[in-house]
Amino acid sequence: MPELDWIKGFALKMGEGTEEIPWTERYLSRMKNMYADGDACREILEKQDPLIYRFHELGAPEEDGVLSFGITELMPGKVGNEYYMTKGHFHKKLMTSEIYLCLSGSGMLMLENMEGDWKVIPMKEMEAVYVPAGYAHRSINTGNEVLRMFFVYGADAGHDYNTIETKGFRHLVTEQDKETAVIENPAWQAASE
Ligand code: PAN
Ligand code: ZN
Repeated sequence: MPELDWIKGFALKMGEGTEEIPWTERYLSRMKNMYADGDACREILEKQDPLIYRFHELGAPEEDGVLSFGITELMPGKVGNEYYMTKGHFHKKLMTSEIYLCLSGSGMLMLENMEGDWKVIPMKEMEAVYVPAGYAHRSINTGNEVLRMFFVYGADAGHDYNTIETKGFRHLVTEQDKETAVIENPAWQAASE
């Protein structure tokens, strides 16, 4: 029988999280090369190192048949005109899917597969989004409050961060004239030449 300590995660309070479970925190300094506007990023980092997002690590055993679930809190803000976002990843076991449920706030979920098929899905309070197998996924906070999301996926899926860290997504979610605009990522095109 596996250790069941991680099942304390069942006590997650929807919409609040619980401080008993440690959060993994990602500060801007840990993802500075992921934003398109390098100068804007350096300017922020000269003054402070803001928390971009945090999520619960429940410690579920990475085994077939186990579900891992938790909560991500993505802060509001921008680097240049690009909204705060998660790093984003493919699952190492590529053909595994995931469900995100937006608990509060508003944003977008960026989906993109290895063949270049992509979609940006709006996230609104109490709406669920399905991440199909084979699609990298990144959440983006386009609102003014914390974007809080519940997620659940097969615990043996694994996380491939490297592909996105080196190539990026094909598109960026930015603010242009006070509107949210999805634009092509010039850095992705350069990297793929
Ligand atoms: C989520 C993400 C979480 C943090 O639990 O891991 O939102 O985003 P990054 O992993 O991209 O930093 C998930 O998709 N798990 O598979
Ligand atoms: Zn995932």
